[in-house]
Amino acid sequence: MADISSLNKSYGIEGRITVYEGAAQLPWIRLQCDEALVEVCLQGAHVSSYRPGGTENILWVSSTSSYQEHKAIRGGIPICWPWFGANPENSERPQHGYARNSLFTLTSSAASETEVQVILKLNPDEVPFSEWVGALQLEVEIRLSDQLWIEMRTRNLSDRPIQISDALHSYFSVSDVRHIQVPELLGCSYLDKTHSYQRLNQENPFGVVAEVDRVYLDVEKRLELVDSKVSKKIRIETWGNRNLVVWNPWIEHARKMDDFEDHGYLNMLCLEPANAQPNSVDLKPGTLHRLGQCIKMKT
Ligand code: TA6
Repeated sequence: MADISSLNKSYGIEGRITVYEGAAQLPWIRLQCDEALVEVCLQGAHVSSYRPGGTENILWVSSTSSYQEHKAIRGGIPICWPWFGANPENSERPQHGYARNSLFTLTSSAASETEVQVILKLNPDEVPFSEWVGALQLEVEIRLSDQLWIEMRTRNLSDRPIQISDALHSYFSVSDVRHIQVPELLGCSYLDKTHSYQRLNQENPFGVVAEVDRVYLDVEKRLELVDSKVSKKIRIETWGNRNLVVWNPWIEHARKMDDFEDHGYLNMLCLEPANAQPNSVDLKPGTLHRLGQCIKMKT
């Protein structure tokens, strides 16, 4: 396990970037920029909180989430990689890949007056599945300023083409999911997982009144999550994604997940920039694929 004090010596920056032992005795990083705060677990390079004003977390985390080695936190921004959803070749493999359950290495930190930045890397040789050993390099860069910027970069280190799918599985906190809007979804087509991935069109304004599990196919790269009940707007800018996955488990599925508080579905919505099957990414040898998002509270 990483040595916290040596990580702080190498990468800590007083009052800006702090490495500490957090939940599950895992190494965590706290980023501070003015009053904004972000917490990242080195397991999964997992952003668990983003507090633009230093208090309210605009990301949702289940109060019954487990915090343990090799299990992703239920909430925040889990990284799905090098596959999204079920593994296309082997359904025994963990859903959403192995990056979110793996320990990343902190490799770089920097702070300016207006921004702090860290880079975390997944060791390409410490991989639970032999065919992936040494094949792909995953690097995650996180920047905090008056917004949260996060980019995952995949490089194909091998001499063969490799297909991946990926997502930033972002859980946003909302006052009541039945009263939110995502205006940019209107008119988009999507694959509806709750109806055997049938292709449908968003003919009316998007709303949540039951389970939603959709892969939107042609969404704009600038979105807004509008929580009009509390006059909150979150602007989300994405890149490197051909899909936006939208998920709310609703009551039945929420109840079935032991790390998802029973009524938590009312206070969350996942908006996930992704490249989900069938929009996987074909990486030629030596090439780089970037997937990212920038989240900003609109005041
Ligand atoms: O992103 C939507 C989804 O693929 C849903 O189908 C649901 O499985 C969700 O991810 C959560 O997956 P997880 O493995 O984190 O429980």
